[in-house]
Amino acid sequence: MPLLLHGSAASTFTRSARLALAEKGVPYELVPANLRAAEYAELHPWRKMPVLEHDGFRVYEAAAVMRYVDEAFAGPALQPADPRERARMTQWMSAINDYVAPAAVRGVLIPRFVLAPRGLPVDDAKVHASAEKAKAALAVFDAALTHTVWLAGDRPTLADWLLAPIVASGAGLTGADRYTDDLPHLAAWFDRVNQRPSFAATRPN
Ligand SMILES: N[C@@H](CCC(=O)N[C@@H](CS)C(=O)NCC(=O)O)C(=O)O
Repeated sequence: MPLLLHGSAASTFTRSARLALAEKGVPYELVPANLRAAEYAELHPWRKMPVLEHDGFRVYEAAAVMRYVDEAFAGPALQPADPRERARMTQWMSAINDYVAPAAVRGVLIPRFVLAPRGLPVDDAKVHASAEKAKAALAVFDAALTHTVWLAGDRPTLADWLLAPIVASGAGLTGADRYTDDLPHLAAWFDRVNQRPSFAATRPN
């Protein structure tokens, strides 16, 4: 049975899982996630994406999916062996999930790119406040990237692949929604991200 990733090409967390698969060189099938279908709750009790299925094993939550991909398959290591670098990677992944994603993904990207196109109401002031929060969180990453090329050292790790889609999707925003402006070290890091074939291979249409 092929490896299945339930998700959507436009979803930042799905793209993070796809980046791990692409960096690892693991073939997979992207299955459109129908979050509202009754049976989707069996795949993910909180009805989110991505979900990975491999030979009867299922795992959800992007960070867990990415770790599984790195550890279950041959290919280049996506997590550092050095305990301090690995701790740094885990620190950044936790910070992305707790401080960046709630503001950037749920606070800005979903209202602007999911709710508004469906004609659902969007509170501009709330979106702008979320963008400011996201930018403040990303400023911490920007400062860290004055000292390192990638978030956890001199090679890209899962932390980079968790963050990159959130930064990429931010490029489509305008005005006070933008959370990636004036962060030069993050911009230089994103230039490096953009040069990876995995990033081109997972770019949403
Ligand atoms: N904590 C989850 C978050 C996943 C998540 O929020 N995915 C978004 C897409 S980027 C989603 O499924 N949104 C649909 C919804 O909230 O209804 C993870 O790390 O996988």
